[in-house]
Amino acid sequence: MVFLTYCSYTKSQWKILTAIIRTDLCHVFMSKQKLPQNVLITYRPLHTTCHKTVFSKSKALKSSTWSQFQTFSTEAKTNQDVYYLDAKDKDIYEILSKNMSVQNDFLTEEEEQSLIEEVERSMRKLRYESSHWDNAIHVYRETEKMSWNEKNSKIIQRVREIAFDKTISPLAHVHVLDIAKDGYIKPHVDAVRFCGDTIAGMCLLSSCVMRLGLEKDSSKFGDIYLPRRCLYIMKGRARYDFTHEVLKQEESKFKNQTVPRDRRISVICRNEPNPATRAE
Ligand SMILES: O=C(O)CCC(=O)C(=O)O
Repeated sequence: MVFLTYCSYTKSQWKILTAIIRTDLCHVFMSKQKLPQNVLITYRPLHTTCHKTVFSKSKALKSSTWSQFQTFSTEAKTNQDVYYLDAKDKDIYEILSKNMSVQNDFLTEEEEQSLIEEVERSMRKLRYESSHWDNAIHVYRETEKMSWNEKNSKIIQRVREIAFDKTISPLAHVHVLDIAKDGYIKPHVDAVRFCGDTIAGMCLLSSCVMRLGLEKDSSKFGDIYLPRRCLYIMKGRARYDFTHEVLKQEESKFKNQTVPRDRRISVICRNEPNPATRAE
């Protein structure tokens, strides 16, 4: 199953659609060379909760329509050029390209602003701490939010629908982490007791580089470019076998290019732990 974001520049209100394409032909879409036949598309307009389904034949969709789809797959990618991933080791590249996905411009500027306003209200009394209780996070403040205004609830719902397997419930609280410009997150693996196999984070205010290092051999790692307003989904082996960290300002480089760091807020949805791992 492939998730796509369709951007329409027409005057219609359907500005951004999240589409779920049920087909194995994802690489055909990506290369845009040939239109797939008989594709079942379920899509949801941004500001509604209802899904619509269309069954299309290739002739019904012009190639220009398909070219407006930005691919976003939560499944294995066969394509060797995953633009947001940089890993020298071939096996690491393979694992991370299958288990870590990034959707650029998941949020519109307006949605980003709406989330910022609400989380800032929730954190207004919190001061930046220099170090986290387990020493993983530096110069930060954080909170957990259960309730959101109507507009932001829809965004959270959109993340949960895209990121989580329907059989596992999302955690009711959403983690909001605000790190200052000189803040950073050291390598760690999220506790398996408290959250499940998928971590989905929206990045507000600043782009950054997230490094995923093999827990058993930290010399093997991959860097992930997380642009402002993106959504990342870390799951399976990327979540369990790799540490993740957010690089500090001085080290914030992706493919040798500096990624300027500023204050960054992440809004992170997680799912329930698997009962088998909860017991560990
Ligand atoms: O800020 C992020 O996107 C990741 C946060 C993180 O590493 C954590 O909360 O465990």
